[in-house]
Amino acid sequence: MYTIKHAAELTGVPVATLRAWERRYAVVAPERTEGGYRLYDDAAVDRLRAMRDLVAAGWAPRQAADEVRGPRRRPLPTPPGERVDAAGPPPVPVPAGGPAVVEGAADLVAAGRALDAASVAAVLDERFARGSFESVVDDWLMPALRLVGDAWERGEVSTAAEHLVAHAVLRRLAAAFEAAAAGTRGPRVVIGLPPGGRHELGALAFAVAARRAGLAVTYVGADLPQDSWLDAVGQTRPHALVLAVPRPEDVPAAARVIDAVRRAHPDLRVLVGGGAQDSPDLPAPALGHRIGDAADRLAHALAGASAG
Ligand code: B12
Repeated sequence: MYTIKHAAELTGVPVATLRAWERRYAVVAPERTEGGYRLYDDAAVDRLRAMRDLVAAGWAPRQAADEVRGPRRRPLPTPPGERVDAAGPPPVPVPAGGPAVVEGAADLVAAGRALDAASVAAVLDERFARGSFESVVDDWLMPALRLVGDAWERGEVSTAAEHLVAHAVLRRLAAAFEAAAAGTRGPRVVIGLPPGGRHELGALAFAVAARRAGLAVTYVGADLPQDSWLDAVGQTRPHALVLAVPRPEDVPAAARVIDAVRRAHPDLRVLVGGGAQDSPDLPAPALGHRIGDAADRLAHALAGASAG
Protein backbone atom coordinates (compact mmCIF):
# COMPACT_ATOMS: atom_id res chain seq x y z
CA MET A 1 0.00 0.00 0.00
CA TYR A 2 1.18 3.50 -0.75
CA THR A 3 0.67 6.87 0.91
CA ILE A 4 -0.60 9.75 -1.21
CA LYS A 5 2.92 11.16 -1.42
CA HIS A 6 4.20 7.85 -2.69
CA ALA A 7 1.30 7.53 -5.14
CA ALA A 8 2.13 11.02 -6.42
CA GLU A 9 5.74 9.96 -6.96
CA LEU A 10 4.73 6.74 -8.70
CA THR A 11 2.29 8.48 -11.06
CA GLY A 12 3.92 11.89 -11.44
CA VAL A 13 0.56 13.47 -10.55
CA PRO A 14 0.67 16.17 -7.84
CA VAL A 15 -0.91 15.33 -4.49
CA ALA A 16 -3.52 18.10 -4.86
CA THR A 17 -4.59 16.70 -8.24
CA LEU A 18 -4.87 13.16 -6.83
CA ARG A 19 -7.20 14.47 -4.13
CA ALA A 20 -9.23 16.44 -6.70
CA TRP A 21 -9.60 13.43 -9.02
CA GLU A 22 -10.83 11.34 -6.14
CA ARG A 23 -13.22 13.98 -4.80
CA ARG A 24 -14.65 15.16 -8.09
CA TYR A 25 -14.52 12.06 -10.30
CA ALA A 26 -14.30 9.20 -7.81
CA VAL A 27 -11.65 7.61 -10.00
CA VAL A 28 -10.22 5.80 -6.95
CA ALA A 29 -11.45 5.20 -3.42
CA PRO A 30 -8.32 4.68 -1.32
CA GLU A 31 -8.55 3.04 2.04
CA ARG A 32 -7.84 5.20 5.06
CA THR A 33 -5.53 4.57 8.00
CA GLU A 34 -6.90 5.02 11.48
CA GLY A 35 -5.49 8.51 11.39
CA GLY A 36 -7.45 9.21 8.17
CA TYR A 37 -4.49 9.08 5.78
CA ARG A 38 -5.15 7.68 2.32
CA LEU A 39 -3.64 4.32 1.31
CA TYR A 40 -3.48 3.32 -2.36
CA ASP A 41 -3.09 -0.23 -3.63
CA ASP A 42 -1.51 -1.23 -6.96
CA ALA A 43 -4.87 -1.25 -8.76
CA ALA A 44 -5.52 2.32 -7.63
CA VAL A 45 -2.09 3.41 -8.81
CA ASP A 46 -2.78 1.75 -12.19
CA ARG A 47 -6.04 3.65 -12.48
CA LEU A 48 -4.34 6.91 -11.66
CA ARG A 49 -1.68 6.23 -14.28
CA ALA A 50 -4.39 5.49 -16.87
CA MET A 51 -6.21 8.69 -15.89
CA ARG A 52 -2.96 10.67 -16.13
CA ASP A 53 -2.26 9.33 -19.64
CA LEU A 54 -5.76 10.11 -20.91
CA VAL A 55 -5.69 13.64 -19.50
CA ALA A 56 -2.24 14.17 -21.05
CA ALA A 57 -3.71 13.00 -24.37
CA GLY A 58 -6.29 15.78 -24.16
CA TRP A 59 -9.30 14.03 -22.56
CA ALA A 60 -11.45 16.07 -20.22
CA PRO A 61 -10.90 14.70 -16.69
CA ARG A 62 -14.53 13.66 -16.29
CA GLN A 63 -14.48 11.65 -19.52
CA ALA A 64 -11.10 10.19 -18.62
CA ALA A 65 -12.44 9.08 -15.24
CA ASP A 66 -15.48 7.46 -16.89
CA GLU A 67 -13.17 5.60 -19.23
CA VAL A 68 -10.82 4.49 -16.46
CA ARG A 69 -13.72 3.21 -14.37
CA GLY A 70 -14.89 1.36 -17.47
CA PRO A 71 -18.33 1.33 -19.05
CA ARG A 72 -19.62 -1.67 -17.11
CA ARG A 73 -18.19 -0.69 -13.78
CA ARG A 74 -20.47 0.95 -11.35
CA PRO A 75 -19.36 4.40 -10.25
CA LEU A 76 -17.46 4.34 -6.99
CA PRO A 77 -19.45 5.50 -4.00
CA THR A 78 -19.16 9.14 -3.05
CA PRO A 79 -17.32 9.47 0.25
CA PRO A 80 -19.68 10.56 3.01
CA GLY A 81 -20.05 14.30 3.34
CA GLU A 82 -18.52 15.02 -0.07
CA ARG A 83 -20.48 16.19 -3.03
CA VAL A 84 -19.46 15.08 -6.50
CA ASP A 85 -20.82 18.01 -8.38
CA ALA A 86 -22.97 20.98 -7.53
CA ALA A 87 -25.94 21.82 -9.72
CA GLY A 88 -24.33 24.90 -11.24
CA PRO A 89 -25.64 27.57 -13.57
CA PRO A 90 -26.95 26.48 -16.99
CA PRO A 91 -24.21 25.04 -19.17
CA VAL A 92 -22.76 27.12 -21.97
CA PRO A 93 -22.52 25.21 -25.24
CA VAL A 94 -19.05 24.48 -26.56
CA PRO A 95 -18.88 25.22 -30.29
CA ALA A 96 -18.63 22.25 -32.63
CA GLY A 97 -15.23 22.13 -34.27
CA GLY A 98 -13.87 24.50 -31.62
CA PRO A 99 -11.38 23.62 -28.94
CA ALA A 100 -11.81 20.35 -27.08
CA VAL A 101 -14.18 20.48 -24.14
CA VAL A 102 -12.47 22.46 -21.40
CA GLU A 103 -13.74 20.99 -18.21
CA GLY A 104 -14.95 23.68 -15.84
CA ALA A 105 -14.74 26.48 -18.42
CA ALA A 106 -18.54 26.63 -18.54
CA ASP A 107 -18.49 27.51 -14.82
CA LEU A 108 -16.24 30.45 -15.58
CA VAL A 109 -18.41 31.61 -18.45
CA ALA A 110 -21.60 31.20 -16.42
CA ALA A 111 -20.19 33.10 -13.44
CA GLY A 112 -19.05 35.89 -15.74
CA ARG A 113 -22.39 35.97 -17.54
CA ALA A 114 -24.11 36.48 -14.18
CA LEU A 115 -21.57 39.26 -13.36
CA ASP A 116 -20.89 37.21 -10.26
CA ALA A 117 -17.35 38.24 -9.34
CA ALA A 118 -17.24 36.02 -6.25
CA SER A 119 -18.04 32.92 -8.30
CA VAL A 120 -15.47 33.86 -10.93
CA ALA A 121 -12.90 34.15 -8.14
CA ALA A 122 -14.01 30.82 -6.69
CA VAL A 123 -13.61 29.05 -10.04
CA LEU A 124 -10.13 30.56 -10.44
CA ASP A 125 -9.19 29.60 -6.86
CA GLU A 126 -10.31 26.07 -7.38
CA ARG A 127 -8.45 25.69 -10.67
CA PHE A 128 -5.20 27.28 -9.49
CA ALA A 129 -5.18 24.90 -6.52
CA ARG A 130 -5.03 21.92 -8.86
CA GLY A 131 -1.53 22.00 -10.22
CA SER A 132 1.51 24.07 -10.98
CA PHE A 133 0.93 27.63 -12.20
CA GLU A 134 2.23 26.65 -15.64
CA SER A 135 0.06 23.56 -16.06
CA VAL A 136 -3.10 25.38 -14.96
CA VAL A 137 -2.36 28.29 -17.32
CA ASP A 138 -1.57 26.12 -20.33
CA ASP A 139 -4.08 23.33 -19.84
CA TRP A 140 -7.00 25.22 -18.41
CA LEU A 141 -6.83 29.03 -18.22
CA MET A 142 -5.84 29.83 -21.80
CA PRO A 143 -8.31 27.37 -23.37
CA ALA A 144 -11.03 28.63 -21.00
CA LEU A 145 -10.34 32.24 -22.00
CA ARG A 146 -10.74 31.24 -25.62
CA LEU A 147 -14.16 29.82 -24.79
CA VAL A 148 -15.08 33.05 -23.02
CA GLY A 149 -14.14 34.89 -26.23
CA ASP A 150 -16.16 32.48 -28.36
CA ALA A 151 -19.22 32.91 -26.10
CA TRP A 152 -18.80 36.69 -26.32
CA GLU A 153 -18.52 36.52 -30.11
CA ARG A 154 -21.75 34.50 -30.30
CA GLY A 155 -23.47 37.05 -28.09
CA GLU A 156 -23.90 34.60 -25.21
CA VAL A 157 -22.00 36.72 -22.74
CA SER A 158 -22.02 40.50 -22.58
CA THR A 159 -18.99 42.71 -23.01
CA ALA A 160 -19.27 43.56 -19.32
CA ALA A 161 -19.11 39.87 -18.46
CA GLU A 162 -16.06 39.32 -20.66
CA HIS A 163 -14.34 42.33 -19.04
CA LEU A 164 -15.22 41.09 -15.55
CA VAL A 165 -13.69 37.67 -16.22
CA ALA A 166 -10.63 39.14 -17.93
CA HIS A 167 -10.02 41.51 -15.05
CA ALA A 168 -10.38 38.80 -12.44
CA VAL A 169 -7.80 36.76 -14.35
CA LEU A 170 -5.55 39.80 -14.66
CA ARG A 171 -5.64 40.34 -10.88
CA ARG A 172 -4.86 36.67 -10.29
CA LEU A 173 -1.89 36.75 -12.66
CA ALA A 174 -0.66 40.04 -11.18
CA ALA A 175 -0.69 38.48 -7.71
CA ALA A 176 1.24 35.49 -9.04
CA PHE A 177 3.73 37.87 -10.65
CA GLU A 178 4.32 39.60 -7.32
CA ALA A 179 4.57 36.28 -5.51
CA ALA A 180 7.22 35.11 -7.97
CA ALA A 181 9.38 38.21 -7.42
CA ALA A 182 11.87 36.52 -5.11
CA GLY A 183 14.89 34.96 -6.74
CA THR A 184 14.81 37.14 -9.82
CA ARG A 185 18.52 37.72 -10.16
CA GLY A 186 18.93 35.81 -13.39
CA PRO A 187 19.26 37.19 -16.90
CA ARG A 188 17.11 40.25 -17.51
CA VAL A 189 14.12 40.14 -19.85
CA VAL A 190 11.69 42.87 -20.83
CA ILE A 191 8.20 41.60 -21.69
CA GLY A 192 5.20 43.49 -23.03
CA LEU A 193 2.90 44.22 -25.96
CA PRO A 194 3.29 46.49 -28.97
CA PRO A 195 1.32 49.72 -29.40
CA GLY A 196 -2.40 48.96 -29.81
CA GLY A 197 -2.11 45.49 -28.26
CA ARG A 198 -4.37 45.17 -25.25
CA HIS A 199 -4.69 41.39 -24.86
CA GLU A 200 -2.09 41.08 -22.12
CA LEU A 201 -3.19 38.00 -20.17
CA GLY A 202 -0.90 35.64 -22.11
CA ALA A 203 2.03 38.06 -21.80
CA LEU A 204 1.53 38.46 -18.05
CA ALA A 205 1.16 34.71 -17.56
CA PHE A 206 4.41 34.27 -19.50
CA ALA A 207 6.05 36.94 -17.32
CA VAL A 208 5.06 34.96 -14.21
CA ALA A 209 6.39 31.72 -15.68
CA ALA A 210 9.60 33.47 -16.73
CA ARG A 211 10.14 34.72 -13.17
CA ARG A 212 9.43 31.26 -11.85
CA ALA A 213 12.03 29.96 -14.31
CA GLY A 214 14.57 32.28 -12.70
CA LEU A 215 14.59 35.24 -15.08
CA ALA A 216 14.65 38.86 -13.88
CA VAL A 217 11.55 40.17 -15.60
CA THR A 218 10.63 43.77 -16.29
CA TYR A 219 6.99 43.61 -17.33
CA VAL A 220 5.95 46.71 -19.28
CA GLY A 221 2.38 45.59 -20.01
CA ALA A 222 -0.06 46.33 -22.79
CA ASP A 223 -0.06 48.92 -25.55
CA LEU A 224 3.48 50.25 -25.08
CA PRO A 225 4.44 52.96 -27.59
CA GLN A 226 7.46 52.29 -29.78
CA ASP A 227 9.63 55.03 -28.23
CA SER A 228 8.90 53.64 -24.80
CA TRP A 229 10.15 50.22 -25.87
CA LEU A 230 13.44 51.88 -26.87
CA ASP A 231 13.56 53.74 -23.55
CA ALA A 232 12.87 50.55 -21.57
CA VAL A 233 15.63 48.67 -23.38
CA GLY A 234 18.09 51.55 -23.03
CA GLN A 235 17.39 51.80 -19.34
CA THR A 236 17.31 48.14 -18.28
CA ARG A 237 19.86 46.75 -20.76
CA PRO A 238 18.10 43.36 -20.90
CA HIS A 239 19.52 40.11 -22.22
CA ALA A 240 16.31 39.53 -24.17
CA LEU A 241 13.11 41.26 -25.13
CA VAL A 242 9.86 39.37 -25.56
CA LEU A 243 6.94 40.87 -27.43
CA ALA A 244 3.53 39.25 -27.14
CA VAL A 245 1.60 39.36 -30.40
CA PRO A 246 -1.89 38.05 -29.62
CA ARG A 247 -3.78 38.86 -32.85
CA PRO A 248 -2.91 39.21 -36.52
CA GLU A 249 -3.88 42.88 -36.12
CA ASP A 250 -0.97 43.30 -33.68
CA VAL A 251 1.64 42.02 -36.16
CA PRO A 252 2.48 45.28 -38.03
CA ALA A 253 3.04 47.29 -34.83
CA ALA A 254 5.07 44.43 -33.32
CA ALA A 255 7.22 44.21 -36.47
CA ARG A 256 7.88 47.97 -36.29
CA VAL A 257 8.95 47.73 -32.64
CA ILE A 258 11.25 44.83 -33.45
CA ASP A 259 12.86 46.73 -36.36
CA ALA A 260 13.37 49.86 -34.26
CA VAL A 261 14.87 47.92 -31.34
CA ARG A 262 17.14 45.96 -33.67
CA ARG A 263 18.45 49.15 -35.26
CA ALA A 264 19.29 50.61 -31.86
CA HIS A 265 20.50 47.36 -30.25
CA PRO A 266 21.63 44.95 -32.99
CA ASP A 267 22.90 42.34 -30.51
CA LEU A 268 19.79 42.15 -28.36
CA ARG A 269 17.88 38.89 -28.52
CA VAL A 270 14.26 39.60 -29.52
CA LEU A 271 11.58 36.89 -29.40
CA VAL A 272 7.82 36.75 -29.90
CA GLY A 273 4.94 34.86 -28.32
CA GLY A 274 1.13 34.87 -28.38
CA GLY A 275 -1.54 33.73 -30.80
CA ALA A 276 -0.04 35.47 -33.88
CA GLN A 277 3.61 34.64 -33.12
CA ASP A 278 3.95 32.41 -36.19
CA SER A 279 3.17 35.20 -38.64
CA PRO A 280 5.77 35.29 -41.43
CA ASP A 281 5.75 39.09 -41.10
CA LEU A 282 7.38 38.99 -37.69
CA PRO A 283 11.17 39.27 -37.97
CA ALA A 284 11.88 37.40 -34.73
CA PRO A 285 11.84 33.78 -33.58
CA ALA A 286 8.69 32.45 -31.90
CA LEU A 287 8.81 31.02 -28.38
CA GLY A 288 5.92 28.59 -28.89
CA HIS A 289 2.35 28.42 -27.66
CA ARG A 290 2.82 26.66 -24.33
CA ILE A 291 3.69 29.31 -21.81
CA GLY A 292 5.51 27.10 -19.29
CA ASP A 293 7.65 25.43 -21.95
CA ALA A 294 8.39 28.78 -23.59
CA ALA A 295 9.60 30.26 -20.29
CA ASP A 296 11.80 27.25 -19.61
CA ARG A 297 13.21 27.40 -23.12
CA LEU A 298 14.04 31.08 -22.78
CA ALA A 299 15.64 30.58 -19.36
CA HIS A 300 17.70 27.74 -20.80
CA ALA A 301 18.77 29.81 -23.82
CA LEU A 302 19.83 32.69 -21.58
CA ALA A 303 21.50 30.52 -18.94
CA GLY A 304 25.00 31.76 -18.41
CA ALA A 305 24.15 35.31 -19.48
CA SER A 306 25.54 37.55 -16.77
CA ALA A 307 23.03 39.09 -14.42
CA GLY A 308 25.47 42.04 -14.30
C1 B12 B 1 -10.04 39.03 -22.55
C2 B12 B 1 -10.19 39.52 -23.96
C3 B12 B 1 -10.17 40.89 -24.18
C4 B12 B 1 -9.83 41.89 -23.08
C5 B12 B 1 -8.31 41.81 -22.79
C6 B12 B 1 -8.02 42.23 -21.36
C7 B12 B 1 -6.58 42.06 -21.00
N1 B12 B 1 -6.21 42.78 -19.98
O1 B12 B 1 -5.80 41.31 -21.59
C8 B12 B 1 -10.28 43.23 -23.72
C9 B12 B 1 -11.66 43.54 -23.19
C10 B12 B 1 -9.36 44.42 -23.50
C11 B12 B 1 -10.39 42.85 -25.19
C12 B12 B 1 -10.48 43.77 -26.17
C13 B12 B 1 -10.67 43.48 -27.51
N2 B12 B 1 -10.89 42.26 -28.02
CO1 B12 B 1 -10.62 40.64 -27.03
N3 B12 B 1 -10.59 38.97 -26.21
C14 B12 B 1 -10.36 38.59 -25.01
C15 B12 B 1 -10.36 37.07 -24.91
C16 B12 B 1 -11.67 36.61 -24.31
C17 B12 B 1 -9.21 36.45 -24.14
C18 B12 B 1 -7.87 36.97 -24.60
C19 B12 B 1 -6.75 36.19 -24.02
O2 B12 B 1 -6.17 36.54 -23.02
N4 B12 B 1 -6.40 35.06 -24.66
C20 B12 B 1 -5.33 34.27 -24.17
C21 B12 B 1 -4.92 33.16 -25.16
C22 B12 B 1 -6.07 32.18 -25.25
O3 B12 B 1 -4.61 33.73 -26.36
P1 B12 B 1 -3.55 33.37 -27.48
O4 B12 B 1 -3.13 34.74 -27.94
O5 B12 B 1 -4.17 32.46 -28.44
O6 B12 B 1 -2.23 32.71 -26.83
C23 B12 B 1 -1.90 31.37 -26.82
C24 B12 B 1 -0.42 31.11 -26.95
O7 B12 B 1 0.16 31.81 -27.97
C25 B12 B 1 0.13 31.42 -25.59
N5 B12 B 1 0.56 32.77 -25.33
C26 B12 B 1 -0.23 33.84 -25.15
N6 B12 B 1 0.49 34.93 -24.91
C27 B12 B 1 1.77 34.56 -24.93
C28 B12 B 1 2.92 35.31 -24.75
C29 B12 B 1 4.15 34.69 -24.86
C30 B12 B 1 5.39 35.51 -24.69
C31 B12 B 1 4.22 33.31 -25.16
C32 B12 B 1 5.53 32.67 -25.29
C33 B12 B 1 3.05 32.56 -25.34
C34 B12 B 1 1.85 33.19 -25.22
O8 B12 B 1 -0.94 31.16 -24.72
C35 B12 B 1 -2.13 30.88 -25.41
C36 B12 B 1 -2.41 29.41 -25.23
O9 B12 B 1 -2.00 28.59 -26.23
C37 B12 B 1 -10.20 36.67 -26.41
C38 B12 B 1 -10.63 35.26 -26.78
C39 B12 B 1 -9.44 34.49 -27.39
N7 B12 B 1 -9.71 33.61 -28.29
O10 B12 B 1 -8.30 34.69 -27.03
C40 B12 B 1 -10.88 37.84 -27.11
C41 B12 B 1 -10.44 38.20 -28.54
C42 B12 B 1 -8.93 38.03 -28.70
N8 B12 B 1 -10.79 39.62 -28.63
C43 B12 B 1 -11.27 39.94 -29.76
C44 B12 B 1 -11.66 41.25 -30.12
C45 B12 B 1 -12.38 41.40 -31.44
C46 B12 B 1 -11.39 42.34 -29.29
C47 B12 B 1 -11.65 43.83 -29.59
C48 B12 B 1 -11.35 44.28 -31.02
C49 B12 B 1 -13.11 44.08 -29.17
C50 B12 B 1 -13.56 45.52 -29.36
N9 B12 B 1 -14.38 45.70 -30.34
O11 B12 B 1 -13.14 46.40 -28.64
C51 B12 B 1 -10.73 44.53 -28.56
C52 B12 B 1 -9.33 44.79 -29.15
C53 B12 B 1 -8.33 45.28 -28.12
C54 B12 B 1 -6.97 45.52 -28.67
N10 B12 B 1 -6.73 46.66 -29.26
O12 B12 B 1 -6.09 44.65 -28.55
C55 B12 B 1 -11.31 38.77 -30.72
C56 B12 B 1 -10.14 38.85 -31.72
C57 B12 B 1 -10.48 38.37 -33.10
C58 B12 B 1 -9.22 38.52 -33.94
N11 B12 B 1 -9.06 39.56 -34.64
O13 B12 B 1 -8.36 37.66 -33.87
C59 B12 B 1 -11.26 37.57 -29.74
C60 B12 B 1 -10.57 36.30 -30.34
C61 B12 B 1 -12.70 37.23 -29.29
C62 B12 B 1 -13.50 36.59 -30.39
N12 B12 B 1 -13.68 35.28 -30.34
O14 B12 B 1 -13.95 37.27 -31.28
N13 B12 B 1 -10.43 41.52 -25.35
